[in-house]
Amino acid sequence: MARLKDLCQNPELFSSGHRACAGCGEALAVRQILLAAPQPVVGIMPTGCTEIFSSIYPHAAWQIPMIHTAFETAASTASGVVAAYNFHKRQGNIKDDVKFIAFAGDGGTYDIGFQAISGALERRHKFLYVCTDNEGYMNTGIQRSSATPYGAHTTTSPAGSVIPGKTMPRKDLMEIVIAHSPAYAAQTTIALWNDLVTKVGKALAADGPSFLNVLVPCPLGWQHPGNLTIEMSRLAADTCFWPIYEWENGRYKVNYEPKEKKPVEAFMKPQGRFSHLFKGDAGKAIIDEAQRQIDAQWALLHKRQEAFGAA
Ligand SMILES: Cc1ncc(C[n+]2csc(CCOP(=O)(O)OP(=O)(O)O)c2C)c(N)n1
Repeated sequence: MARLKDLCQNPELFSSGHRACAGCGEALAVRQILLAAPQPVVGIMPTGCTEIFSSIYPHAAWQIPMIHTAFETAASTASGVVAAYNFHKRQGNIKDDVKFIAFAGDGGTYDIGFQAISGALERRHKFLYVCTDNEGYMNTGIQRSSATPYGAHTTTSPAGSVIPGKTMPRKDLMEIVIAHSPAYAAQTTIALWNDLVTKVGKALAADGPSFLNVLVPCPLGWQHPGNLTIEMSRLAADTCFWPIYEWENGRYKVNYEPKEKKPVEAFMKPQGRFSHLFKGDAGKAIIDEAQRQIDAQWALLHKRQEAFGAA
């Protein structure tokens, strides 16, 4: 269990003055992760909001070495850098125990960088891949990704007379990652900072590839006031819209059981991307279906925990 008092003693490696929107969840995730990561760390980052707001030439918010790479290549770049590091370590050219973290959005992870992640996991390169999941291609104008939830309005799943927002459920990326038997995989979100920093520690200590899927509310794309970012993150966990769990050595563990599992409306209602669902009966049916999907996933996760959990 991490203590805020201790974390605050660590150097800020993601400095203030970057150009993220007010209330950006992605910036908070990067800051929390770098506060928790044992140094030295080398970062790898494809394009996406984080790259845009943190590294506009000639400024950079990163106080660690950071490699900027093409959209689909975070995991393949990390693989190459880790292989080069291992070679130089064996040659005795590098003495430090360096950690490597790739940061990419859900577009860069669930969709366009997907093949590279699968390859890196299968080859077992030792690095941490962090997906900062804001459930859409936010940097280029709020297009839907395969992480966008059912019923959400985006500019490429526009709610109107033809479709009521996105008509497909989110891709279950965690299960796909777990199918590769990584050294560690976990899902978390920024409101549960203690859970997040604990998982960063475990992921970086793991002997092989590790993966963190971090839900990061986006005031612009989700259309909620910036001061509600942490509240949205907490509601995602409390409604079980975003289950907080980990997978390690073949075992599932649910790390956060809400005292009272809230209905998904509590998460959806404050967000403009779901506002069309709160007008009329058609919207009610979609909310009910979203709730059904959440309940089914939550029950399945508990079954997996029972079947493949700690004794
Ligand atoms: C091969 C390629 N296709 C498309 C783009 C344009 N592009 C840059 S960032 C981006 C969206 C990034 O979305 P995501 O990875 O979810 O990160 P976010 O901006 O939401 O943080 C797109 C489509 C690109 N740079 N390269």
